[in-house]
Amino acid sequence: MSRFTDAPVDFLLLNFSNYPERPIFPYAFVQIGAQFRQHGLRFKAIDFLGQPPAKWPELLRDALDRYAPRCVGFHLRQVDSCDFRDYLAAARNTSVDCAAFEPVQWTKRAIDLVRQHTPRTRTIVGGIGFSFQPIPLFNFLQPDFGMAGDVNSFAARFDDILSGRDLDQVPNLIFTDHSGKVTANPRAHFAGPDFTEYTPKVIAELRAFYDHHDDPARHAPQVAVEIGRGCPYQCYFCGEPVAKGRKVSWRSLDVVRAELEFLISQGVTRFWLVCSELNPKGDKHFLEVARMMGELLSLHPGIEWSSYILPFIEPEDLAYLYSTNYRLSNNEVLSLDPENLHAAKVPYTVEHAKRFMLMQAAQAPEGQKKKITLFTGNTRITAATVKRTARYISEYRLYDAYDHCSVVYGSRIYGNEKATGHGTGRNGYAFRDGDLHKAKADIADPCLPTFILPDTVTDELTDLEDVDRFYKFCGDYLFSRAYRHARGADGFADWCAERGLPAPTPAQMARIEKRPHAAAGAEDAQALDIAGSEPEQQQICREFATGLGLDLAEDGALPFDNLTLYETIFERYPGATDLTRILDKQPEFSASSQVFFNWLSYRHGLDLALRYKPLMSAA
Ligand code: B12
Ligand code: SF4
Repeated sequence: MSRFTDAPVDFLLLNFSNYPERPIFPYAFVQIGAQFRQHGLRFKAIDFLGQPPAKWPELLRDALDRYAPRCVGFHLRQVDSCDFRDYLAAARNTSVDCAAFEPVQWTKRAIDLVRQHTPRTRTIVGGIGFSFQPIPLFNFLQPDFGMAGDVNSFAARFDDILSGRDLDQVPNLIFTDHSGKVTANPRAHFAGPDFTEYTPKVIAELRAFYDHHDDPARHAPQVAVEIGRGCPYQCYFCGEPVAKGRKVSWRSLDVVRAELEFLISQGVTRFWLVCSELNPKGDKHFLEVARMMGELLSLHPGIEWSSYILPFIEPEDLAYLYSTNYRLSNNEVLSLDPENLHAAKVPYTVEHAKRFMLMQAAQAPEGQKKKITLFTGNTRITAATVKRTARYISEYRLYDAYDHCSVVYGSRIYGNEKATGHGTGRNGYAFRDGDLHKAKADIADPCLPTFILPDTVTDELTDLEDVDRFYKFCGDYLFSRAYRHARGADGFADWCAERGLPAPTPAQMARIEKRPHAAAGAEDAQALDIAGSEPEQQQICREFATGLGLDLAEDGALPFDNLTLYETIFERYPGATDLTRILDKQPEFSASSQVFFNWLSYRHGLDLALRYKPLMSAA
């Protein structure tokens, strides 16, 4: 076969790890390309997102013939979706996208294909997904080289590496030595580039990528620009300090500004300013960044930006960020349990988290649904975490600040948790052959999405579906006001029928339906929805409230939130595990009171609370 080498390059970089659920033009293409240009080396990058595996041999053959690279690199940005809930959904067959996303296996297959076609071409793997667990991945993928961490030393020593010279002198390099032993050189972390990285050619490639994989009419591409590297903390679930270093180094803002101005001149309007966190504690650099973005905004109205932020930020600083068209993006607050935050080694306190959540709700753009995500299913929770979190949320009326709360559970593990002192937990699960299987957390297979779930929850519930329902319950009924939308009047009759409870009469249904609190989006969360203004209703309220031992307000309203309702019921009926047990103890209830009790139980999730009582009882 004739070799068609119209555009030979030194280094060809391929990506088989783009997550189809959220396609992005890999910033590594930009950064690595820029490093190679600095060293006068020719570079080409190709993303295989959306290419069917059956076409890979032909596409790879074409690329290798066309670019005749001296070395082929593989960018492993992430090893999977890293979210347990995706794999539970995939196991239920409700989502196939993440089940079909196998970047590690795909990269392995691509390395083998490259080797088959051009056996003498060297291969190397790198990327943050690789850098979290480099040795197991190196052993599995078997490239010629691996690079754990920044690319700098690879680009700087490219010729030496390809000719096998002084390999042990190249920071971050992993290779197999003459005796067949895998050697990982000491790690070094490099500051971000002191030169601009984007060129018109790169922007054309970026545009072509988004034109093909996204709908640019829906939203303009969000373009990554690095502002800093490294994180001084060590949250148990995060590998960034290992991959990017524990020392924070900020890239010169003059360079960043030049980069942004160039991108704006090319029509880019949305930016992701890349760093581990925008505001590592004690460092007010982010205000400089915001000032720069504010100045750019005044010159170029309409631009906007995002960057990850930690919850310790002053309200006025957050307001300032928002004034520069900052779009909030944060890694979820874990919980509002001091013990949990400490055990998980996150750098913020409950006070920070609480204040941040309040600010986030207050400053969220007008007219948008207020949503929050909490990581209260982290594996460092104790039996008391959910209750403590719910207690704070109730105390500060945070539940009323959010229309929706999604609770993340399970931690992606990488097999080195024991070694790093992070502990393992008993409940490991790996996704294999379309299903979740029990897995040992300390010997995680680097190729399989592997997670551990919190012992306190899994021990109590055992069934994964129930774990999922439990966290949905927390999000809907304890941490937000989503319950108001979750259980509307229309589902009430069916709910009663499923439980063999007396059906509401049409007159009772009509009353429930016309009650103002039943309306979606009702604002008064203090009063439980069962309260009402009509004398007859108040009479019913009083009757069952007295029966249940609930304190009523002057106007007949029940002036507290779901948590307080549950606690009151738990205390009064310590043995009750379902609603019938409570009703049995209320023989004096009128039929109407029974229906209202059922409505209250349905609407406010009392049936669920009783089911999950053991998980909410610890102080
Ligand atoms: C910003 C960000 C996002 C933004 C991206 C916005 C944008 N327009 O680019 C958003 C929010 C969209 C996002 C989405 C996702 N992200 Co993200 N993201 C990040 C973050 C903070 C920065 C990413 C980045 O651009 N870094 C800069 C690049 C250039 O760094 P790099 O890839 O490491 O590359 C350097 C070196 O590794 C090396 N290198 C890279 N490749 C290669 C190859 C070779 C051969 C060599 C020699 C060297 C080399 O050179 C580069 C320069 O030094 C990182 C954490 C971090 N600090 O990096 C998480 C991170 C990468 N994301 C992560 C995840 C899980 C995701 C999602 C899968 C989440 C999800 N379920 O949707 C998606 C995937 C999106 C996709 N299609 O790929 C995880 C990956 C964890 C893992 N072990 O796999 C990380 C590490 C966060 C974390 N702490 O867990 N993300
Ligand atoms: S502060 Fe952020 S980047 Fe740093 S270790 Fe924790 S989660 Fe990771």
